[in-house]
Amino acid sequence: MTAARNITRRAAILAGFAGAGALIWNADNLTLNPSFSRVFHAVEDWTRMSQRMLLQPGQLAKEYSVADISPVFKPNGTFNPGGAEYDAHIAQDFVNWRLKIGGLVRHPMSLSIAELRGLPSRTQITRHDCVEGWSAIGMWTGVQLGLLLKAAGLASGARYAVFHCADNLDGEPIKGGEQGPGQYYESIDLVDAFHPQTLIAYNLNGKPLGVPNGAPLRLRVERQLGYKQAKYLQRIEITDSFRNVAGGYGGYWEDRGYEWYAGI
Ligand SMILES: Nc1nc2c(c(=O)[nH]1)N[C@H]1C(S)=C(S)[C@@H](COP(=O)(O)O)O[C@H]1N2
Ligand SMILES: [Mo]
Repeated sequence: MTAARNITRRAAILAGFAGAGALIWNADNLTLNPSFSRVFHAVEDWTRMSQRMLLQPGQLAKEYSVADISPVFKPNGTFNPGGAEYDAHIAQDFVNWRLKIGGLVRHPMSLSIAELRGLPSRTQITRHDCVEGWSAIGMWTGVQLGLLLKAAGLASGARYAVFHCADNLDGEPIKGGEQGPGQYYESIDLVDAFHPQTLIAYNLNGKPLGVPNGAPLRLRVERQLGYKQAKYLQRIEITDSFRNVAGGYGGYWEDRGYEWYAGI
C-alpha cells in the first residue's frame, strides 16, 4: 500500500463519510494530480469544522423527507446554455468539464466531475424558492464548498466566492468560464461559502443533474432564494470584492436590481 493510500484511508475513516469507499478507490489517481490531493488532505480538518456547524441549532435550512420530493423540479432561467462548447460537453457526457477554483487562493485547482464525485459528499432534501412565486423540493448531492475552499486555501483579503456560469442570457455563451455581458454569475460571502449545506451539487434526486437544472454542476446555497443557485458552474473565483465583476452588484440578477443577500 502506497503512502498516499495510507493517508487517504486514514482521512476517509476519520471523515466517516458514506463516500469514503470512493475516496479510497481514487487514491492512486490522487498522487497524479496535486490539486486533487490537496482536496483530500483538507477532508479531515473540514469534517470536524463542518460537523460542529451542523450541530448549531437555527443555522440550517429545513431539510425534508424523501416523501416530500417534488415529482418534477421545474427548471427556470436558462434551460440549456447552447453554443458549440457546451454542446460538445453534452456529447462527451461532461467527462472533459473542469471546475476551476482561483483568485485569492493559495492553491488554484481544476477538478473533473469524476474527481468531485470521488470526494466525500453530502445529500440534502431542501425547498427551492424562486422570486417568481413557485417552489420545488429536491434531493441534492454534492461536495461541500467549504471542503474545496479549505483545500484551495484562502489567501489574505478573501471575502467572497464568485461563481461563473456557462450560459449567457443576452447572447452566445462566452468561452471557458470567462465573464462578460449577459453571462450568468453569482456571489456569496464566506459565511455562506463555508456553511455545511452549501454544495457544489452534481446529482438531483439521485441522478446526474440534467441539462435544464444545471448540468454538470450547480451551486446550492440553501438559506437564499432561487437566483443565487447558480447552474452550469465553470469557475469559482475568490475575491475581496465583487465591484469589479460584470455590473458590480454580485450577480446577473443583482446587476438588474435584485437584492444581493436573498435570504428566505
Ligand atoms: N446559470 C444560471 N443559473 C441560474 C439561472 C440561470 O438562468 N442561469 N436561473 C436562476 C433562477 S431565477 C432559479 S429560480 C434557479 C432555477 O433552477 P432550476 O432551473 O433547477 O429550477 O436557477 C437559478 N440559477
Ligand atoms: Mo428564480
